Amino acid sequence: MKTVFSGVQLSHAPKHEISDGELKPAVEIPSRAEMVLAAVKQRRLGDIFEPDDFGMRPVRRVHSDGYVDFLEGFWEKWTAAGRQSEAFPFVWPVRSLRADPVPDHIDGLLGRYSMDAGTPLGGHTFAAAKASANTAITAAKLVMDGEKSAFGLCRPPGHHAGADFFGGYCFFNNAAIAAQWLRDNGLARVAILDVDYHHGNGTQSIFYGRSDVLFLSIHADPRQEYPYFLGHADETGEQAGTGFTRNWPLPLGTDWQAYLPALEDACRWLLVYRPEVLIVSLGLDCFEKDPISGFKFTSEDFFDLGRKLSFADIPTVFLMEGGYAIEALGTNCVNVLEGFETG
Ligand code: OKP
Ligand code: ZN
Repeated sequence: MKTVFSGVQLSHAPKHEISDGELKPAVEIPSRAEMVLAAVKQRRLGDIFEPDDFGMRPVRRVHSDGYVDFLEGFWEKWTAAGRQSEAFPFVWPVRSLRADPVPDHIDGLLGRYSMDAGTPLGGHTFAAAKASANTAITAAKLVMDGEKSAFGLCRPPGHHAGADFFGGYCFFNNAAIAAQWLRDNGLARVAILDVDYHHGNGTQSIFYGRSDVLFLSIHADPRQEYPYFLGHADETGEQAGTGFTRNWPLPLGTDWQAYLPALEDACRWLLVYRPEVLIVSLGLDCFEKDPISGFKFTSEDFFDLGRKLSFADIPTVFLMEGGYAIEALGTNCVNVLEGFETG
């Protein structure tokens, strides 16, 4: 399987995150991608390619102009306001407050275009997020051009980012951008299966009213886990998209055996929908030793996950999302990809 990766993605290097009422060491850090890249090389998964530059058009097909312009101009505004460290939002236009007009002040903009205070922004965040989106599109293009599968080693991740907000360590929604790019380049039906431990709220929200992109997500129950406010089983789409979103919230402590029925259910929906391409939002944070998650996958189980996904026999783009057990991340990720290839 071919891998796509850009070193520019390493330039987003947050130091801290707000978590558990403290400023803690960031977990979504460059070494995550480095560990996966090392495993891809060491286990000879296949050749590694730099992404092509698709420009900002495919990004703007998914994200609002206001949001893209905000991210692009953020560091200039931030430093012009006299700040030098990484940024966190702290005020949001919740119920009874107005999202429009969009504020001028950078602190207002940070709140208007975000969903949480756990996602640091720095001087290289925009460049890294752009490279991550290009990585996703390049992997999608490989599959559209005839590869049976491809791996986009994306970082920062994307699935929490909505049309006009960042959060959950995500800035541009790589999977959504790749799916939209495939649609814009002639494919009629694309499916996204999100196996990250956390619900892919951004991806779901982007396609909630549409039937041309099926969104399936298996994740920790939002009653107990981030992102808390989306990912329940009764969310199945709206209007033209009714029935084209499916969620499998599972309890904390779920192991591979308990996960399997949900995955098999999701695979049945894939077979019914018959997408021309499947995009897998590949989080590795269902791992038992993940520092911020509560499922119980072993490293071996990730082989079985890849194997299961291959049964659908659909051209498949894997895009990396979360996974924070740094030491095991490369092993777990390549286990999925090898499991898929060996079927
Ligand atoms: C991103 B992805 C833990 C704070 C967790 C957000 C988690 C984002 C996960 N104390 N904050 O889906 O892996
Ligand atoms: Zn996650």
